[in-house]
Amino acid sequence: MTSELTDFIGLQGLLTDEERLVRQTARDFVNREVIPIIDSYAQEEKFPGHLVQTMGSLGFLGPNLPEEYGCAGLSSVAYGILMYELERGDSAIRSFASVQGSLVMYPIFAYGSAAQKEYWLPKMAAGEAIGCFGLTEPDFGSNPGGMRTRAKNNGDGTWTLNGTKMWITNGSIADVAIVWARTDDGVRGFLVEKETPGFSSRRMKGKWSLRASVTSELILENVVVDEAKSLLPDGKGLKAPLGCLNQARYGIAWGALGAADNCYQTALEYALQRVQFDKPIAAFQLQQRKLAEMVTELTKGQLLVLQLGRLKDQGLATPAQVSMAKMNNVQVALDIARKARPMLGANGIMGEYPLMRHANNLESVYTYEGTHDMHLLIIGEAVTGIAAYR
Ligand code: TGC
Ligand code: FAD
Repeated sequence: MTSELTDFIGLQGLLTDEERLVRQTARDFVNREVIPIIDSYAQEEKFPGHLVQTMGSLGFLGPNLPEEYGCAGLSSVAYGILMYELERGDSAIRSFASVQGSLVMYPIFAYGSAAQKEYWLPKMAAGEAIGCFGLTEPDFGSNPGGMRTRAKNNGDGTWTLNGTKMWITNGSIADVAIVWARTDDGVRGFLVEKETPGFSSRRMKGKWSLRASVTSELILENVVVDEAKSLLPDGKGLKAPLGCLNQARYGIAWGALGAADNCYQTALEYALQRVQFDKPIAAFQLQQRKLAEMVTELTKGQLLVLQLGRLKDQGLATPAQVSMAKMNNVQVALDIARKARPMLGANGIMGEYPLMRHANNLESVYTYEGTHDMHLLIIGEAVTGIAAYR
């Protein structure tokens, strides 16, 4: 396994010392703790839960949130490069970290009360509590504004929630779910702890993608929650959950390239070693073309997210720019994984090599956090001023 990032154009020279240190720490973690075990966990459809506390102790959970909550206070670029390295191991590991950091800790930080932040953020940063984010429903995926999950204000300091959420990462291992529900006052977010009566989860087995990630259905049947503990006071309307998606989509735009990097390096090393017709297959023009196209697209994707990260750190990144990066980089990663797989011939289908695992994982990444189509339409709206998705 090559020990360095694919860096054709001097990306590392554009990183700060802190960003390089984060990258190396994450890379060492992935080489030591993820790569040796991930194939068997994925084959057995198991999540490597034993890594959660280590990830917490290394500062990988909510890493761009402030230190006062036990987080690392990193730049957006450092956060992105961390996602890149985690997804080089497996999209399931990056998914876990994305959901915990961007979809659970971030909304608690951005929309929660002081007491909610003090209670949840340090535990979540340490990996001592796990969260999940329930927006999608069986009948409302790309169009979450149609959600049917309902929260009723009982007028006595409690709310009652009813509904079903589907495809929820970390759902059945979570200590707390952020459930987005329709109220008389628009969409609101609620923290629902796993033991709350009427709340249950069911793991969705049988995926051919993200097999090392837990995906679940959440069921809420007359779940009564305390307003002070549960309702996120400052997140009002659909823009509240959509605002969290900007954070997570940004991380995915970096992360997908990590999977692509792993596929590219695997194909390159194999092509240099595998001899057919008395030459390494890397000596044949057809194989070189694939490698040259892969490294070119990977490099363009790296520059896109680096610029986006710098904009984000200045508070200037727009949702449509995030959509462009998520859409482009996931497509690039999927193309690289698909191009790399046949370069290994029959070996390319084996779990000993990461290619089919990454390619299959990236099918989910292509769909979640806004499908490729939805991001095209968000960009289309940004450039024309016309929303073509409704
Ligand atoms: P629309 O009327 O356009 O917007 C409603 C309000 O929200 C604002 N807004 C945003 N705010 C912040 N960030 C964004 N990205 C935003 N997009 C829209 C908008 O300005 C408006 O604000 P206001 O003040 O006027 O109320 O809403 P719409 O219903 O027409 O839908 C817009 C659309 C289609 C872009 C949106 O619904 C969408 O993005 N759909 C895709 C759904 C999606 O991405 N779901 C992801 C679920 S979570 C997940 O997949 C986790 S995977 C986890 C893992 O394992 O990594
Ligand atoms: P649909 O919205 O039904 O779309 C089906 C097809 O129609 C897609 O190709 C789509 O692009 C296309 N389409 C839809 N609308 C339009 C339009 N207006 N114009 C053109 N084409 C359109 N959700 C969460 O809330 N939390 C999670 O943690 C989470 N984790 C996930 C984990 C995995 C492994 C997966 C696969 C999904 C997860 N999701 C999660 C759900 C994910 O966000 C949705 O699957 C996604 O938003 C798409 O919704 P859908 O599957 O219902 O597809």
